[in-house]
Amino acid sequence: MAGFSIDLDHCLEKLYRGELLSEPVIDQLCFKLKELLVKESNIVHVQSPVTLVGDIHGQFYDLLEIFKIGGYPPDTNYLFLGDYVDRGFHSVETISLLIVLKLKYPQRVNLIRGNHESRQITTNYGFYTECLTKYGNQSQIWSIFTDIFDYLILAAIIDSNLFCVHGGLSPNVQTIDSILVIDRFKEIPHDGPMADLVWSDPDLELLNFRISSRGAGYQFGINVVNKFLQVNKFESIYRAHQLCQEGYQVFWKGKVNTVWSAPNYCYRCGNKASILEIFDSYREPDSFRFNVFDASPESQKEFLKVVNLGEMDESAQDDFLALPENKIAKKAPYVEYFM
Ligand SMILES: [Mn+2]
Repeated sequence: MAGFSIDLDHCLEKLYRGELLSEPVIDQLCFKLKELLVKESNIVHVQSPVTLVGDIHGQFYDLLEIFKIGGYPPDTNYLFLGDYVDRGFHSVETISLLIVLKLKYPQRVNLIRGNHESRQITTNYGFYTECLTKYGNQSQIWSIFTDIFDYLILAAIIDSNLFCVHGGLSPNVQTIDSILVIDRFKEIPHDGPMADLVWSDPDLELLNFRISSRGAGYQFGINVVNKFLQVNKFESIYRAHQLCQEGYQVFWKGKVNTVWSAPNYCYRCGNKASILEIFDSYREPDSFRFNVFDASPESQKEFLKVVNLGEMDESAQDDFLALPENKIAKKAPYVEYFM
């Protein structure tokens, strides 16, 4: 390839405005990002202060809200915990922005792989269709993006003390070394340590491991957590992957913590979201803060499109959209299953 000729600042301006980049530009950005990520270890070491972001799932306007609340890179260091795409309407904008931010500020932005950063999952949960809708049927853009997913890191360690991963622990991962030896440059396998890291969940009622009802990964209990923390000399585990009504969940007095960053998930769950601001890696009362937030006004509008518009004729849609926000039911009653 000829020399890298992309103006990252110009890309950032466009993306912050919610505009798409052209396919050739995305192609070049991804080529460049591969060169950067292939040099990163499976586990990246990060220093505090750093802000952790959980699942985003294509809720681009809520990602912009995160930067408004938590500060823009590079003024704030970010560690993203995965699940950037699928479900929401703006997976392309979301992953494009994160790619450019990683290229522009490689030391200050880190991207961990989630279970949705996968060819198989994105084929079924929205990202594939969104790529075709936005770039056309002949487009290779989905392949370009999903090739990048194979290069994302699997975990991060903050100040040698906090372990960060998308899903959780694995019976095949007792030490950090067993993560370092994984060949990560591939599609997420159906089982094994790499699958477990992106798929597993903590379970308060368990002591050890149990096969997960998700169909991949494990549920893990307190004994597993204690052993992992002790053997590797960590204080706690931070992960995402599970919807939390309050935006976060603390397990076992903070030994495991979930950060969830998609408010009103799928534009209908009515949940809060959070980012976790870590000022100092030791769990003193004022060394960290779950910064809780609600859906951005733009996301609320998209929610309105989802709830009822499919069933309305056009004039009814106009009337519906004209209603003041406070007159519209904000919560969907029931959501069947979350991946
Ligand atoms: Mn997930």
